[in-house]
Amino acid sequence: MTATATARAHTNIALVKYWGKADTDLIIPQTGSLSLTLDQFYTDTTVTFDEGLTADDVIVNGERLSAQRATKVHNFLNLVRQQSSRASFARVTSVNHVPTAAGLASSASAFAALAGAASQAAGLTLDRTALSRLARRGSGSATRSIFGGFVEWHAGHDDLSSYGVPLVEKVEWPIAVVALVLDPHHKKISSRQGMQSSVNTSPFYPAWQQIVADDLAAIKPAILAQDFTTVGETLESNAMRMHALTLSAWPPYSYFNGDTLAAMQTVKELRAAGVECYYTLDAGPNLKIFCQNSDIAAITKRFSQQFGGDNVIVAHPGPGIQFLDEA
Ligand code: 2P0
Repeated sequence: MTATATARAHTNIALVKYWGKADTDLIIPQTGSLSLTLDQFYTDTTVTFDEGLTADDVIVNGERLSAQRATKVHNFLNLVRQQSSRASFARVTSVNHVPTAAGLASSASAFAALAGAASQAAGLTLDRTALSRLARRGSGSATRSIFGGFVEWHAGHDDLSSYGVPLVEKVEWPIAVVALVLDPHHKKISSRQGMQSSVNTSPFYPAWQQIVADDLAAIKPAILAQDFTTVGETLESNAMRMHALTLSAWPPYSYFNGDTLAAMQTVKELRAAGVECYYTLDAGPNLKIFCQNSDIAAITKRFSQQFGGDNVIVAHPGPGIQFLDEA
């Protein structure tokens, strides 16, 4: 007997970052976080439970993963099997419309899509809160990718209380995120390793917990009021304070490269010239620039001159998880 389902999930960019776990097994974060789901970057995943299989079979972007590289997916499918009556192995076919592991958060869309497709193929009926909790077990940032628009992840304190909640799902605010692909290669220090190192060794970590609480308190009403300046200043300072946790860890590390610093300087120059925009970045060198739609042309022109037009991608607020009919 086979059972199959396909889901599409979009990635998200954190405006207030998740950087550290309180429980590494259940992926309960140390703090809350808040993101914007993006329309340009997404993952389509089909899961088929098949009694004829002798192991889980995982194919990503046309490439079959070795058992070792498929470990996270296999462990995630075990969770779904535990929660359902499905015992057989599964074939997982996933296509990422995201530059993988370049700090454009492919694990967020990947595990959100996998949670949707695997749970539906297994016959589970989960509401979006339960789906968000399930996606969290694959990757923390996937918790937020179940929902569209602006999404808060409530840290909670256990499996039941840690999940995403939409703040503004249908965004009617003319804003955009301009993503710069400054290095499309895999990152050397994974988010998982990096955040754990920050929790364990940065003396600034206690300050970070207070910063996140303050930033969430500032950014939520600013989003609701469409106060662009407050949202922009909050997200830029939050990103830099997260990255201060990497520089202050031991051994220290950084996700920045030379182009990252040059692009930050360009954002400052654009602002000085009256083009109001703000940057953020995750566990990779690629800057994402938060701006108003009316400034997209000026911003893309400037960065296309600096890094080439192919490396400048304009994204807008995107939707939550979708279940796709079989072709
Ligand atoms: C975020 N990042 O809030 C933060 C900001 C990167 C920088 O969530 O270990 O791949 O799978 O829970 O979700 C990336 O970390 O880490 C991330 P795990 P994840 O988007």
